[in-house]
Amino acid sequence: MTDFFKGIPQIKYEGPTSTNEFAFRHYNPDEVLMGKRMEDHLRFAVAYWHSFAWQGGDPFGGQTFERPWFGDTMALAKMKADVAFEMFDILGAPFYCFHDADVRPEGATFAQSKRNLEEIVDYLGQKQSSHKTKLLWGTANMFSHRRWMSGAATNPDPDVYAYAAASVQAMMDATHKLGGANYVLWGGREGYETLLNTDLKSERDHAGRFLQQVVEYKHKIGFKGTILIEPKPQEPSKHQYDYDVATVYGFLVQFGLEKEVKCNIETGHAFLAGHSFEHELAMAASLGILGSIDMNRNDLQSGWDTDQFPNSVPDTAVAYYEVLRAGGFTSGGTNFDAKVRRQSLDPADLILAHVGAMDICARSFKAAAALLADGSLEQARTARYAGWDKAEAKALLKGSLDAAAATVTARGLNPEPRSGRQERLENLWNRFV
Ligand code: XUL
Ligand code: CO
Repeated sequence: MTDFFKGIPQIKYEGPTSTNEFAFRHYNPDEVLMGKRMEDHLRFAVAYWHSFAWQGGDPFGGQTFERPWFGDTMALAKMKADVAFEMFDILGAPFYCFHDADVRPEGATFAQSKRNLEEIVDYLGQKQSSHKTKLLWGTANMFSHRRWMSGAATNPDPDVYAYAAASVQAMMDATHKLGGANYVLWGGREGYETLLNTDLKSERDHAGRFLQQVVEYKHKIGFKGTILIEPKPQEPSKHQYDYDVATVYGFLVQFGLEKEVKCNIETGHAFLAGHSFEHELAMAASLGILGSIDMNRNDLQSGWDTDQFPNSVPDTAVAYYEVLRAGGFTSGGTNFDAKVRRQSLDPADLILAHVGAMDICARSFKAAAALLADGSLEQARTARYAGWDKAEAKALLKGSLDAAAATVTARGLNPEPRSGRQERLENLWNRFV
């Protein structure tokens, strides 16, 4: 036991009227909704990088946090893991997620980095066997170190492609060993800074081949988790190839991977792409590639990907409505890709940020589940498209433009527009949130 969270109790559900800061008001893991425990619906995960590796820097200033595990030794990496699992226990978090670089010190050579990773993975494995928290997903950090500055799989230098392949292989092995439910690829540097020095075709071809190799390796080692691409339009690169869900789908189809790979969709990334979070979720669901979510929010004034904890029930409820409409999570879950602000120095800030976010998600999820159970919204949606159930409508899709034109003449069609009822549906929504 470390004493980092000394004096902080295990967080329990106390109900909406509780005034205890260290309690859940809405997240009751054992409450059954739609035939499933809330914990099993929401599948919350803590992001190792934000809570334990990030030092509090921003573009104008460096480290603000002083954590006893900061430093580059294996002993400190183990202390970090001890504290992480203490936090998972306090929260009752069922899952966590990490990058290779979050958990192990970088070695002088690739082989040393890999040995460090393997040693820590064994340590994390021991922790997992004596705690309830499991791995939602693992990923390789191929964006922080200077070797990745011009990309990983899309780097003009083939040696970097090789290094990226070796890094992903090592992290897929680690994820597999720890029983991870998914493996994520986020390509922060897979894009360009300027088209003046970029061979777009070759970079995208290399990214496609790389992803095929990842899928081939998954099958070779018998990893049963889902491979997930996390779309983001830009930041850090000026343009990233995995711009949004629809772009990723086109990319997957181009490389024959649309049945193999799904998306990990992040709130702030959707916003940067000019979409709402629910748009990205609905798009992924409609394409059959909704995998998992990175839950957070951006500061809408700064325009940056600020990775704040979610704080709005109406916004979060529409997102979970799309997840529920799609049938809920299978291997995916709700990863808090969110960090406390750099002024939030106290250990309690870390805990309470997650407590608040888990409560926001639980309230939102309950609202979404109630609206889905009510059925009015889905009935209205179905009614709007009911014309397509008729035989003559189905014939339109089977036939040609000629046949459609003949129908217009033969039936004397002169369609009368019908209300889209948006405000009425918004009023309906507002009865539930
Ligand atoms: C960056 C981001 C990453 C990925 C994992 O914006 O979201 O933390 O989730 O690499
Ligand atoms: Co993310």
